[in-house]
Amino acid sequence: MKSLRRSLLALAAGSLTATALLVATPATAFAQDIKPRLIRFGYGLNEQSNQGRAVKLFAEEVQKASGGKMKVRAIGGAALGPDTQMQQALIGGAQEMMVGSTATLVGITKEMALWDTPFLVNNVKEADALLDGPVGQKVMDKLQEKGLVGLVYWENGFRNLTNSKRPVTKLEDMSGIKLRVMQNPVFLDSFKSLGANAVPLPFSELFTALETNAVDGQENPFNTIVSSKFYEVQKYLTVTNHVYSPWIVLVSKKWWDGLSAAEKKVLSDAAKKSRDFERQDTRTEAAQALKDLKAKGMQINELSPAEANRMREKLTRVNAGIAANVGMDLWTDTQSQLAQLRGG
Ligand code: TF8
Repeated sequence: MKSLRRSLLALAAGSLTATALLVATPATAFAQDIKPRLIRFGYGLNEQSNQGRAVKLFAEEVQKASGGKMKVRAIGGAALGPDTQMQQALIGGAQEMMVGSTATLVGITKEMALWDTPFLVNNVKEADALLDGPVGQKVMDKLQEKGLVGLVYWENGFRNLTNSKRPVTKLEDMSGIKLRVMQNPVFLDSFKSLGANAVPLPFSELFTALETNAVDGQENPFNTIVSSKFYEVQKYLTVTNHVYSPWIVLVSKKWWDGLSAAEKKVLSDAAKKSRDFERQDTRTEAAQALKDLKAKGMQINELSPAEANRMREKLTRVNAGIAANVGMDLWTDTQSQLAQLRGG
């Protein structure tokens, strides 16, 4: 600061006119507005996952855009704790950033349950439009009063069912399967209504629970079944696409409020870049994943249209409850945007 002022004075004393000095001020002010910052960025999957790759890209973008002043320390594998623990650390200001499932946020912001609605969107185009549009923004903004700032949604993806007991080809096959679900009431209800014995567990405990047969099955996008090596402990995969799960990039509001506009812009811009990269990367990987999982020895089946419909009917019974919880305004906004997207 001092030496900068001295060199500016030296310049002014030299050939620079007062006008030139004034013109130079905004750029200097911007540079001074970015301070050395250490950002602890936690996430639950491993470095080799789509989540890990996108956090890495985010870190690189922040480093570049801040001239090396803002450093993101990426901490994967739930080393800072499962999603719910990291959320609390962000709220308290003990950790700066994280990415995790929107589903684990429902206890903090009830509107997040909108994204748990079974079969809400039919494809990723609808998902992107809804998440990046006014509905997604409205839900994201609700986090602020709880001490969190949401920057962007990433793609976790359409979820599919795996288990170690039997191929699930009809509704009745779900009966009695001990199924790990996320710590989220909609998922718990949904899978109970299918007849499964649903058990909420943090993601960080899932592999071991499957390996030790504490649970028989789980549901996640193909990408995660590959990157978390669930194929090593799960024989059967049923393509259900029962819900599209987003991830959300979060910042501690306590910490965010102390940042300059320039620093906030560095983070927001990098977050948008990471979103675009992550969605592309996830989609490319997902397109390849079924082949990979087959090669790893998983037995894969699709549901017949009739059975898919029976499950869909059971699952969408939770919709009325979700609508009531997130609020009718938000629910009808969502439905009308979807109708518009579908040309209705
Ligand atoms: C789950 C989610 C996970 C996320 C991740 C750890 O099954 O799908 O992908 O929570 O951020 O828990």
